[in-house]
Amino acid sequence: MLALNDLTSDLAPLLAAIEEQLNRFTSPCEGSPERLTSAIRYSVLAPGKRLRPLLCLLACEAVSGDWKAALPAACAIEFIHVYSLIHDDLPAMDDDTLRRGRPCCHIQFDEATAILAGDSLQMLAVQVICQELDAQPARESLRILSEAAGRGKLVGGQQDDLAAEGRFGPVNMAELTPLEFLKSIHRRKTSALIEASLQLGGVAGGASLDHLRSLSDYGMAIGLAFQVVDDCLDVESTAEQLGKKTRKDSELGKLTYPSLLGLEPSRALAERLIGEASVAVAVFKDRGLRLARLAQFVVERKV
Ligand code: GRG
Repeated sequence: MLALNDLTSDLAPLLAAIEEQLNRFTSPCEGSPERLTSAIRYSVLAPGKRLRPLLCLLACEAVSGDWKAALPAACAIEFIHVYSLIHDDLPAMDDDTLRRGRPCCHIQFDEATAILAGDSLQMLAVQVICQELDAQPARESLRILSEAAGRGKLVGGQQDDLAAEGRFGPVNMAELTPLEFLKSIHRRKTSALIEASLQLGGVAGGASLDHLRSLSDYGMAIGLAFQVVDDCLDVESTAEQLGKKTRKDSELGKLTYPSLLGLEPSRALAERLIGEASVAVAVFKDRGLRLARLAQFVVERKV
């Protein structure tokens, strides 16, 4: 499933370092029951793409020439991402059975354990940052992470995404067009964490304000492109290829880019956004090349 590694084999050392640290930070600890630790490790160490941690490391590399200082923040953002996947799959939310090619956490274990594993991962993200970073970057990183994962971004986007299915009665789009509403959901639900990954990497590398802004521009563009492609893959692929259920969006009558724009125009939009992302990181010259290549992966990915 590590298609990123196939695309750019020079990312192998970064992916290996991410796996090693994810393994280390989720190892058994005093007070954590074995079932809870197992559920956490089952979900975190499952074969995900590690897109967000990679973006974090490559942002650090773009601003400082080295990626290692960003490893704790890279793990923290993956912990928040995995918590959101575990909770999203629960019966009360998306009610899924398959994630990363395996039974979802609540299927493999049970609902209560899945909720608690997600809760633990949120706090593990905070703990790793407090434990591994100096006071000033830790404070800045916690600000970025808590904002991106909070009610105005990730959680609020999820609430509106569920609302868009009509679960809480008539949909209130706050005078937005369906396309604007869709963009607003995805900016919060998907792009915010992707942008935060880049910001965290920038902070770890000691980025200037200008450089943080360039990383944000890149993050916003690929975050949106990632979601557009996600919607396209849901239509184009099989569950075996994606490792999760497909066609769910259309079954639920959800707003998606292909349903609003059509498949080809959605693909063209993703290409345009990737072009914008590459322009945003041109400021880093050679140090930003791997970010530009990763942006290309976002549109070319098959999983
Ligand atoms: C429960 C607060 C809360 C939020 C859930 C993660 C999420 C928000 C929803 C999942 C549904 C979805 C399709 C989201 C959009 C794109 C996305 C986040 C896909 C999963 O990310 P990948 O493809 O996953 O990077 P891997 O497994 O490779 O890490």
